[in-house]
Amino acid sequence: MEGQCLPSFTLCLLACNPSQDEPEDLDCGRPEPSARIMGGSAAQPGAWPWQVSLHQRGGHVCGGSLIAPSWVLSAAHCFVENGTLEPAAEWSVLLGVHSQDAPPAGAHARAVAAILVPANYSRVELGSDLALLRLASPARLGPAVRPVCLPRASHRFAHGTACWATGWGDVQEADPLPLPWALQEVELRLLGDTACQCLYSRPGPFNLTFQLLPGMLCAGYPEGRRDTCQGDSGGPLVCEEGGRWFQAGITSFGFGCGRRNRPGVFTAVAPYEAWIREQVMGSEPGPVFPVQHQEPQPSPPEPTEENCTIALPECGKAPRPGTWPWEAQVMVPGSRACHGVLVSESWVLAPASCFPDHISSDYPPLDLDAWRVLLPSRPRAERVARFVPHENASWDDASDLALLQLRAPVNLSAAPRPVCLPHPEHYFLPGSRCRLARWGRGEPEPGPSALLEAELLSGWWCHCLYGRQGASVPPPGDPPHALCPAYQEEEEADRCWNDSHWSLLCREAGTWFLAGISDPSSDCLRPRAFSPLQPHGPWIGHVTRGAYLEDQLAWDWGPEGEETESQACPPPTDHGACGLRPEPAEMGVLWPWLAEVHVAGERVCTGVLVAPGWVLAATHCVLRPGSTTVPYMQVYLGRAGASPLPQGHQVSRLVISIRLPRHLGLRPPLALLELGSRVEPSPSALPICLHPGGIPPGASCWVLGWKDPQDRVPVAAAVSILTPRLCQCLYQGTLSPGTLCVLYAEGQEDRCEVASAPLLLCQTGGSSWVLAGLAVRGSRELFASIGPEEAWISQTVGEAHFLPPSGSPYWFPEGSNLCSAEMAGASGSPQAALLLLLLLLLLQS
Ligand code: 4AZ
Repeated sequence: MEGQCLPSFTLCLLACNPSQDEPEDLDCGRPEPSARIMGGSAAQPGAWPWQVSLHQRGGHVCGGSLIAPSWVLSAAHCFVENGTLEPAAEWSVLLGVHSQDAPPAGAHARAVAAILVPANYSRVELGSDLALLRLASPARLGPAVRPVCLPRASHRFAHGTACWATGWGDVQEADPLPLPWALQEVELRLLGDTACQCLYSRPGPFNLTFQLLPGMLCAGYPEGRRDTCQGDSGGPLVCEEGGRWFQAGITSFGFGCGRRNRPGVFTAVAPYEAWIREQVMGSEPGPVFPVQHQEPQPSPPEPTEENCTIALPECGKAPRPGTWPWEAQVMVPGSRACHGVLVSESWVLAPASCFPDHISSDYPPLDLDAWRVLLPSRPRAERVARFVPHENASWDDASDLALLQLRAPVNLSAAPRPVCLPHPEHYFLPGSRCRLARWGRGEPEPGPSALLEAELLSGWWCHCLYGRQGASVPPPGDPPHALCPAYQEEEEADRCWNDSHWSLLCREAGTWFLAGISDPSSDCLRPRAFSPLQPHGPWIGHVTRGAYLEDQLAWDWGPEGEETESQACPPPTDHGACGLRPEPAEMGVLWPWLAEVHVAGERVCTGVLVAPGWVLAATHCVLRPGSTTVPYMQVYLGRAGASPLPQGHQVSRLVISIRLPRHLGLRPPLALLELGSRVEPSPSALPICLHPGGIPPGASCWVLGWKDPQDRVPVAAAVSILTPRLCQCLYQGTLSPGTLCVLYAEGQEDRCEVASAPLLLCQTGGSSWVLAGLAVRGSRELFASIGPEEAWISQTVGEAHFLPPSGSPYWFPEGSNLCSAEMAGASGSPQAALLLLLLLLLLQS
């Protein structure tokens, strides 16, 4: 029948053309009546019939939109790699698809005959990110395959308009759309250019900002959470006007997906009307640019740079530390409450070890009916719908985590409110203020220790105190291996909270993050290392699809941020790290192994921490000659002088025994003081390293002591250590074996007072600090060396930090006749002899 429209568009076009000069346009932008994107949901099949999937080597890569039977609009960046356009033959276009797993009957594929990209396209951030694909044969139009309408160049979509983006992209950063790969849709609001630029001008992670250019448009929300993501690129952003869907944008890029203040950036389609028309010229039927009724649209006034709305985090706000609005207690019949945290409207994170009977898949399916979760300010306990333990929970303490889904989401308000979680590249700044909070079942003692305040130590310190040998320190942006908060030592050090879990909450710009979790089985190292939460962000995000993963909120990385990249740790000994010196000094302690030994309330000697429970000191200082009683002695560590440190990172211990090596006849120069309890390593109290073979070659050495015994401000004087032979010559064989002689750098002789017996320290090639000796009674130049007492120290102390022997120690060749007659005759002061000797050496060389 003539003029009668058949229910097919193609046929309709041919049969119903009123046959004037121009062929009638193809219909567009109308899906069949009825009929990821992040934060979206599965679309109805056929709801977006212009959506196509672009495949390369058998897999979905990008989205696109059908704009005419033989033309698909997409993004240039899908096809350009390293400045080169990929061959059209590698691509195919899937049309009429909803679930990529099971294409419906109307679905079909087309080969690509040509890919056209604007000549000025180079990189997404520079704009013109669009491409046209000419199909090798026209698409079969039908209910599930229809073109979208294109806006004319003059058209302005009003900002604030609710539009829709569609695609098969990731549902979160690095989290692919799960089976059955159903097309996702998300409602996004168009943002004005000023508002968008304002959001992108605020520095985000790694200080990145971005300049919006003409031809780009933004859609999304300042608070993030709903967005396009990787794999959605090239797909359409469509807005309904006058009963038709117009394509306002092409998914182009953004910073991450669904992040706060980082809306999606799209290629605006309207400005490219001329370019599109030019490319498709002569192709019939071509794309359709219907006249839009509302043209030109009056837009609401745009916010200016000053008054644009930046979204603040919705997580991590606490009225005062300690009243945590995210505190969740999980109650399982028959066991004590387990402390966890609320991470979203519907999910609670807690240690998996609270639920030992449920971690393993060997157990029968869970009966969650009796489980309850208590949240602050909620009248009734919440019920639990799902329990998801971390897959490594049963064997890896750093993954001792489980997620519990509430049956009904809770309304977020002042309380309950979720805690923020760090993105994988989150970098907690050294010096951040943190708190140790309840975690799991362990019952921390009531009182202030339940709310320990802490300051985050630098990554270098933490890594070198706990890290593996030779492993380089992760730079900011790489997940750290451990987080170390410095806090005051607990009152009763020997308990060291052995069976308590703790969580580490750190504050950034007034917002609290769950930064790490402690592992109760770890020993008593102080500060305790926390397993960082950063590496678990993707798992938590994947399971919850709504936990508040936040970028870093504070940006001043300082010099540490730049330096750590090249830093490595000195090799630790069998008993862990030793001789690390914070630089620049954190917590005010420059020499964490320098101890004050207060003897009988009458004098103070220097001592040096050689193991957690042992201090080495000069016998002559701690035991006065002739005295037969053992004096009362107290050891202080972590003091930078007589005045206490601001944070009170000091430790004091009673000396419970004094040990002396067996020496025939002579009074041994070194004494080991046994402490009443161990001093766990920390930046303010860390053992020194010892070297079995004397002083390694190339070492730089210092005499370390106090300027005066009253204020006890540590001072160091640079010295060179003379060879034993030279030393013996100078003192004409009067020295006991193992005595070291030093030569002070010019003007350094008088730096430390001698009565307290200063220490002789050396450092090789920027690595750990090594104790070489302790001053001999009354001398500035002579030191009793540690080397000969290695066996005694190792046996007495057990955990002394002896470094492995390296190279041959510093020694003069045998046979060189340095003890010449002139020298031997130059009696008088050793200094005079030394000068003479140096002169001789100079003349000989
Ligand atoms: C991408 O990589 C991509 N959130 C697409 C869109 C966005 C980010 C990345 C916007 O294809």
